[in-house]
Amino acid sequence: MRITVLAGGIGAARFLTGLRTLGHNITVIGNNGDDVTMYGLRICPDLDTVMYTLGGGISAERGWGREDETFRVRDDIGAYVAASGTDDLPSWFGLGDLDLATHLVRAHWLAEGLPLSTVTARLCARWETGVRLMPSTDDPVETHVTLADGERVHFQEWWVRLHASVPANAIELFGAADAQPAPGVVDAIADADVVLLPPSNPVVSVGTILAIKGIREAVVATAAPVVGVSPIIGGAPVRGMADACLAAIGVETSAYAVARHYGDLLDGWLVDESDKADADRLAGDGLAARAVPLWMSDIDATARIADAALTLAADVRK
Ligand code: FO1
Repeated sequence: MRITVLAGGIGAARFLTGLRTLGHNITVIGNNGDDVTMYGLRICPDLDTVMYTLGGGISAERGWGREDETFRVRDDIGAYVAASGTDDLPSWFGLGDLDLATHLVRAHWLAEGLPLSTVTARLCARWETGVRLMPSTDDPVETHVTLADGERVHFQEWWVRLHASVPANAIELFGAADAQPAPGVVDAIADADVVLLPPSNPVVSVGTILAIKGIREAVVATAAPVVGVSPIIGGAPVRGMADACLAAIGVETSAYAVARHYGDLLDGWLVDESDKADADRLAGDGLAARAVPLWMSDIDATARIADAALTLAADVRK
C-alpha cells in the first residue's frame, strides 16, 4: 500500500519505525514550522529527527540530534557569549558537533540554489531511511509564538529557551500565506491508499503542515481513508509539551478534544485503551474511533499501533 504520513518530530519518528516494519511504500511529509536560521544555517529539526531516527543515528536519550554527540562548538560559542557580554547569540540551542555537519551540508546545497525538497532527499540518501521524506514546503516558514505580554518569539525560543513555561496567546505559521506545498506533496496525499496522522503535536507539527495552502484541502479531498493516532493519553501528551500548545489555541488536552479539533479531516481515530470513554463519545458523534494500547514502548508495540491504524483505515475505507 502507498501510505502517506504527516509527521512532526520524535512521536512521528517512533511511529514510523513501527510502520516501516509492516512493509509498505511510505511517504513522509515533514513539518517545517520548527525550522529556524541560526548562525546563518537553516536548521530543520523535525526533518532531521525523522531522518536520524529511521537511519539509526538519533540520540535515543534526547530524541533529537545525534547519538554519540559532543557539544564542543556550542560550548566554545558560550565562551564568546560570556566574554562579549552579549546575549544575542542563541547559545541556549544545543547544536551538536556531528549534527552541525548536517546543517553545514544543507546550507551549502541551499546556497547552490537547490530547493529544500532536493536537499532533504540528498541528505536522506546517506541515512537509508526506507521511506520517502519530503518537507511540507520548499518556501521558508517558521512558527511564531505570541506570549501573554504580546512579545512574539520564534517557536524554538519558546520551546527550548523558555520550556513553554510562559503561556502563549497565539501560535502562527509565519510565511504560510506565501508558501506552496513542496513538489509531490499534494500528489502523495491524493494518490495514497491511506493517510495517517501519527501521534504528533496537533498544533505545531500536524497543524503547521496543514497550514500550508493546499495541504489541508488535499487531505479533505483524498479518496484515501485518513486515520489519526492520538498524541494524548489520559489527558497528558505522550511526549513534549502539546498541552501548552493546545491551551494556546483553546483546545482541551484530551484524546476526544484533539479528534474534534481535526474535525472533518478524520475518518478514523485511535485512542489509548485508558481513554476508551473518549472513543465511545466520538463514536456517538459519528467518528470511527477505537481504543488500543498506544504506548510506543518498543518496536513490536509500535508496529501493533501502526497495524491497528491500518486495520481501522481498511474498515472505514470510503
Ligand atoms: N531541543 C531541546 O530541548 N534543546 C535543544 O537544545 C535542542 C537543540 C536541537 C538541535 C537540533 C535539532 O534538530 C533539534 C533540537 N532540539 C532541541 C529539538 C527541537 O527543539 C524540536 O523542534 C522540539 O523539541 C520540538 O519537536
